[in-house]
This record gives sequence, C-alpha cells and structure tokens, in this order.
Amino acid sequence: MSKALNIGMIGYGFMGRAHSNGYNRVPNFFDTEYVPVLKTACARNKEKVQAFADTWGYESIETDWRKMLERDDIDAVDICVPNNLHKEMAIAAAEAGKMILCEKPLAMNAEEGIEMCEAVEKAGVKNTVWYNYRRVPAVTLAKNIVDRGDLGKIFHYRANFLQDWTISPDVPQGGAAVWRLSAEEAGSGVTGDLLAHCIDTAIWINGNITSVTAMTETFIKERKHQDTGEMLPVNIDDACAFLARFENGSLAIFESTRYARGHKALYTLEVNGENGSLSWDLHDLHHLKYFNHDDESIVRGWRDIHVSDGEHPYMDKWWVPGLQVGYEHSFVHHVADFCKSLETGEECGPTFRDALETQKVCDAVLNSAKSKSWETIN
Ligand code: SOE
Repeated sequence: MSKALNIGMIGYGFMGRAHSNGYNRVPNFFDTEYVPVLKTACARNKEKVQAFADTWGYESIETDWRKMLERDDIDAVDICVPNNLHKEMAIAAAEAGKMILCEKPLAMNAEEGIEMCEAVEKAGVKNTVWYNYRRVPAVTLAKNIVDRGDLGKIFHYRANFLQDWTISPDVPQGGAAVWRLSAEEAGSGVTGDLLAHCIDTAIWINGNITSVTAMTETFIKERKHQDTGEMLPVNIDDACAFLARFENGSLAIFESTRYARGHKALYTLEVNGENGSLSWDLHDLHHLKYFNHDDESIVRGWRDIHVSDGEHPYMDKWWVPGLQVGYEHSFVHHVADFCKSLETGEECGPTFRDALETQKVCDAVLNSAKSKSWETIN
C-alpha cells in the first residue's frame, strides 16, 4: 500500500519546474512506499501560478504561503524562491510541522542557516537541500569509488563552474529570473549560486574544508533594476576563485565566473589520489574519467566510464545498459531518495545541517576576498 507525500510548492520558476518534474517521475521509475502527490502550488501571481499548476498537475493553488502552511493536507513544503525568502519560510514551515525541501543555497549566510537548522531540529521535521549534482549517477559513482578507498590518500581536489550569461551590461539585476544578480535577493553572486554546488560535492566526496583564501571581482559595477529601471550598484561577485585546505590534508582550487565566454554551465571536478584520479564534466555528465595506477603498465591510461550500466548508481531504474540519463534525473533521484528516507528513517542528505557547512565555506570565501587573508572554517 503506497502512502501519499503531499507536496506544497512555493515558487514556479526554473527550479519549481525541475522539482515538479522530479516528483512526477518518481512513481513511474522508483518503487517507493511514499509517493509524491502535487497538492498545491503557491505564488503571489494567481494567473501564473494557476498556469504552472495546470502544466505540472498540481491539484490546487494558493497565493499566500502562510495560508498554505495552515493546511493539514500538506506534508512537505518545497521552497523554490529567491534566497532572501528561504529563512522566513523554512522556519515557519518547521514550526507548522512540515517537512522541508529547500532550494540551494540554504540561506543568505551561515547566520541565517544556523537559525534554520535549529528550527528544523527543534521541530524534528525531515529536511533536505537541493544540491542536485550529487545525484548525477557519474558523480555518485565518483563518491563511491573514493569511499571504497580506491584512490588512496587524496592530495588534490579542483572544481570549476563557468557560465557566460551576464557579460552584457544590458542584463538587468533584481526581480523575476535575474534576482540572482541582486545581492539583496541572492546574498552573493557566483559564490552562493555556483561555487556552492562545487563546495557541496567537494565536502561530500572529500570531507570538510578547514580554511580558504579567495579573490572575487565584480566586472560590471552598475546595472538597471529590472522592475524600476533605476541604475543601481552591483553588489554581487561576478567571479570568484579560491584555494582551500581540507581536513584530510588535501589541497583544493575552485573557480567560478559568469564571464567565461562560450561556457554555459561547465561544472568540472577532479580528484587526485595516491593510486588514481577521477574527473567529471557536467557537459558530458554520464561519463566518469578514471585513472587507476594499479592497472598493468602497458594498458594503463584514463578510462572513460559510460555511467549507464545497471550496476551504476540509480541506473537500474532507467533504461537498458548503454542508454543514458541527464540533468533532470538528478532531481528525480533526489525525490526518490527523500521518499526512501521516509521509509527507512534515515536522513536524506544534504540536510540543512550539511548545507550549513557549505554556507560556512561560502561566507569564509567572501570574507577572505574582503580581508585578503586566509579564513578558517569552524
Ligand atoms: C544559474 O544560472 C543556475 O541556474 C544555478 O542557479 C543553478 O543552481 C545551476 O545548477 C545552474 O545555473
């Protein structure tokens, strides 16, 4: 007998679509006791939220998220709104006893993140943050290979997340779709939006980061506000690069920018260990490159693993070996794992507490760029 997991979605943008697709696909492909039901979609604009609800199959709409939290037929709240609204909604949802699936980054900063962790832990409600790249099968496989100890001692971790969509000074800041360019709404620029993904994966694969030294730059100093037309200073980081040390003694280098002409969403990561190396690239997401020094020397070289076999993470649920999955499946996998965690009583990582660790690194990176010195993470 399946049990309903009634979802209340707040927001209807890019992530609202990605998550809704995840909820809808899970029952088709995953055998979970809890089955997501799209109960209600909530946003201020009635026409737009109705159109969103019709497209994705939500049973009803709300225009006031607080009213939605009062409803007994909502089990879990999905927060898909700009970052400056996460804290208030998450704390209220926890107080209302709802489970929470919050879009990344957890909060505007670690201070807010701590309050959010305390709220969900006090209320004892299940919580998770949508750092979706962990659940790309090739990335999960990389984590499994490292966890098995196959790479031996890890020396280096490096990650990039490169885009090019803000090079024109005509791109506005603030409001629908471009809130990511407004510090008031996003908290930071590429650090919270893109490097946060890289940091989450890095911590998951290689353990905690203990110190960082960073530089940031804002290439375009003023942009028009999308809604008011007013020319305003740009307060986000357009680009950021930082060095880091991990608790396990390894060193890292991270870089992100929205000014790398030609790169649309190039998230790459590489891990170098004593016995081997791993390398992954979002533009080619179903491949994992693996160098194993234990291979016989005459055939030793970089293997290109096509992560599509039934024995690869999540892949037994999809097609036949050789046929791959894509970006949207990382969200489907997250929903499936969340449903499974309700059955097993285990956490569905990253929890708010896990995501707070990423938030602390982001804060340290931004502080280091200002102080021009190394910052430690407690
Ligand atoms: C920004 O362009 C963005 O959409 C991020 O907000 C997402 O988290 C990232 O996965 C893709 O790029």
